Amino acid sequence: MKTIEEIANTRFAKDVERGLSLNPKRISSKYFYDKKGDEIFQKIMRLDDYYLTRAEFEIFLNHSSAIVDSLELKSNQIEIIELGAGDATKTLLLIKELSERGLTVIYKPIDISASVLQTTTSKISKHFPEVTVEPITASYEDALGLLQKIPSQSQKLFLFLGSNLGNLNSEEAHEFVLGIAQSMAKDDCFLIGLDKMKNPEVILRAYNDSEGVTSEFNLNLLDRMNRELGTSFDRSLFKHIATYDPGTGTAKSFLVSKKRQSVHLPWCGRDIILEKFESIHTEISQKYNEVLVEEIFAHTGLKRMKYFEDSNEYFRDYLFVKQ
Ligand code: AVJ
Repeated sequence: MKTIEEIANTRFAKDVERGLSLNPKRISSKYFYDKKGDEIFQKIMRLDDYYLTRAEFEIFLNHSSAIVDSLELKSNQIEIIELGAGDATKTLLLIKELSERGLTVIYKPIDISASVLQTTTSKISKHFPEVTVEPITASYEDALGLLQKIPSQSQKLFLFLGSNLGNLNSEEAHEFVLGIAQSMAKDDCFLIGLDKMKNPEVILRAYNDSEGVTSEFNLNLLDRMNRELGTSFDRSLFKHIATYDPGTGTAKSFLVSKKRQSVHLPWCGRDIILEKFESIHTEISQKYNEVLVEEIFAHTGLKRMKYFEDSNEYFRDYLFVKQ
């Protein structure tokens, strides 16, 4: 356990204090992913209601060969850099295709979780001993800085799957894509998985599943603050609420206070009041259409080549090439 001074100096404590002082209140979804949060997210990915992971897996299962063809590889060597690699289940299908074609593959998975990376690295090495795996433990933000420093002669494929971009608003998303584009050399490729706008009921079910796992995921943020910051949030006094605006394509998650309550933040000595039905905004999960994709990738120097879609037409992986 950290001392109160150590807690006060963490990014987490500073972000929580600031976020709970705003109106409306908010805390970044990046704080969902502690050990418990990682476990709950693994469960989410297997839910019937959470279609995203299955849809993108189907794309890789059916179109890995077409994806590799579209890369228009200039040599027999390729370097894959994956942001937020996680368990790399989908990437494994792509690596299989590349490897079967006799190409030399260097795989650099980047993830915030060292333990997840360890598992992923052993899994790849076991299935494909011929592939060089160089894991990098870092957050997305730090990863972008690191990417500039990775020297390489071979053509690169950047991967950002799972509609992870959706956690950023469109301005942040544009900045993020710009950062990736700046780390790319001419002919390098970028494959990005984006969830589509679709029947709002399908989307709402994905973020408010019938088994209550997404609610657990959201409420774990309160437990995490209690564990790491010494707060005493009572999770039974909050309700998980998911919304979707079919006009903008923005899904949002909130923790709504069931009654007027006060929460003490020990590291700064402040008491935060939550009125009855006041919310803490915890996540955005943006859904995309062509117009939005064009907007985000405009003026990045990336040229859109192709997209690959699942049979339900729920999800797309877009391929871009640096010019
Ligand atoms: C990992 C950001 C893609 O927004 O769909 C799943 C996280 N949140 N259920 C998403 C999440 C609630 C997920 N991403």
